[in-house]
Amino acid sequence: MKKWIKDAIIYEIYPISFYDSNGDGLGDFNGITQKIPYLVDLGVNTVWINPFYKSPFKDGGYDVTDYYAVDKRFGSMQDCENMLQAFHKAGIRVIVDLVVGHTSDEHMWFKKSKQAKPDPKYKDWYVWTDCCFTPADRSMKGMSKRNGNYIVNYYAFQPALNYGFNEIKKGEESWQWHYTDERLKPLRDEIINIIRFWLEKGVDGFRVDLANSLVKADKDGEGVKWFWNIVIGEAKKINPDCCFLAEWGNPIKAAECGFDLDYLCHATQPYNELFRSDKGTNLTPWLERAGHSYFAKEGEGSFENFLAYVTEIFETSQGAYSIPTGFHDIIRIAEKKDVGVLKCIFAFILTFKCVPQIYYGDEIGIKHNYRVNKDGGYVRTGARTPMQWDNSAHRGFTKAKRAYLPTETAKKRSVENQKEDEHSLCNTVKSLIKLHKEYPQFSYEADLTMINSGYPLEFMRKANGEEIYIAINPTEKEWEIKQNPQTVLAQENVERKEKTIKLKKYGFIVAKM
Ligand SMILES: [Ca+2]
Repeated sequence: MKKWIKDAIIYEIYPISFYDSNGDGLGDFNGITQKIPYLVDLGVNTVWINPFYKSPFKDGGYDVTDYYAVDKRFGSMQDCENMLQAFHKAGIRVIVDLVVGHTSDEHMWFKKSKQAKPDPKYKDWYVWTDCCFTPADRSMKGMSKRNGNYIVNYYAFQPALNYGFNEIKKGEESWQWHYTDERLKPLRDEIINIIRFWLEKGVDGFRVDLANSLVKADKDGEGVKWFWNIVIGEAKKINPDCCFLAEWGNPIKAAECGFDLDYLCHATQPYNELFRSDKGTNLTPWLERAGHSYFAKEGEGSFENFLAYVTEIFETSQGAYSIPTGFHDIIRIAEKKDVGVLKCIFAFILTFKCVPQIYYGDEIGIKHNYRVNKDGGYVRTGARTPMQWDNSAHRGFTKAKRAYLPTETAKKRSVENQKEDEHSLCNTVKSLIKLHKEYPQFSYEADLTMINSGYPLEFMRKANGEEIYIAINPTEKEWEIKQNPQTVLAQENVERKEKTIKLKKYGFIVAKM
């Protein structure tokens, strides 16, 4: 079966910040539903919606207390189902988050597991040492009446669910169980139930949080491979068309585990070298260690590591990968970049051999807001501020006096302001998406031939014997190229002379040969 996700143009929605339909200051399901016409007009065909399950939101909903319920801040289950139906009616597929590496410490399972006399059903659903004086990495001590410490994945309130260990420490066999241990099966069955529940509600796929780290001490990844092949295999028995998107940053490994797609993230250094190696563009200075991004006006970055990375995927793996403009865990892409560079980035992800992934608001160039911290986001909260629809208060996100999160401050950035200007970022993205869908040369499966991986970037995409030439200059320098393509499909900041193309500052061209 052909995987639809390989032809997806994914748009990520952070639901608290997309659109508030009832004036309480918080984005909600009905708000998303009301904005579907905007997404249809933009041209995306798949959305990924961040967690909306019942949660205390100490980590943006990545701390679930009930996988079978929606949080009331977003509306009712009926509202959620209406949203899913409306997306499908509009021809847009929906991916939802599967956050099963850990639960919130307020989840009923954990409450029953941490009792002095644990409920037998949930006793082993978390990773507990058998005595509170047993040393263990990343473990919380003295937090419960149960005699033991529990392992956490991230924050203190995120106890790891128990999927077993790959390498078991000598002397710790009583609590470090092998990942194939039959005693772990009830939890695995529960995860399959959660997947079944949401597939029956109509979702088309799952973005899997912490996909690579469920099994502990799993250096070679054999544990997660075993686990996901079972779980994804079961999901595909329920709906053969459903797809799984990994949060991993290793598409080759992810494909071996059964994932259909893996997105590059700040754990992927070749991705950082494309967009996020200049000071102030990534989450930590360490991630910016390359010093220069390839897509930056100075033109001092390198495309080579990224090219080697994806070439290995193309040559050795059935796996596919997507390139996100941004996501909820990282600094906004527009930070430290001119609109011209942003247009080049969109021209790249919408023509290169990849699945393009757009973070809401990046299509209008929303900047990072460093002054906010909510729901355990810390600096990440700055990338989660409301979508900017028009020029009214709160940029049209809410009619409430106070929005849950403030918008970014620039007055001029809104969908409305960019609508009339055909050269606006939003309209450029829209026309590139249209092109992407119109020509089979831009599908993931079409051939890629690199012409120049220095500056400017030049490559060819080929399908059905027809070639399309792409050249992108993400720098402020000028370049002259000896190429004479026949029909221009898109261009910006380009001067054509006889048999040559001059790519001016931030120039790009997409043309038939
Ligand atoms: Ca609301």
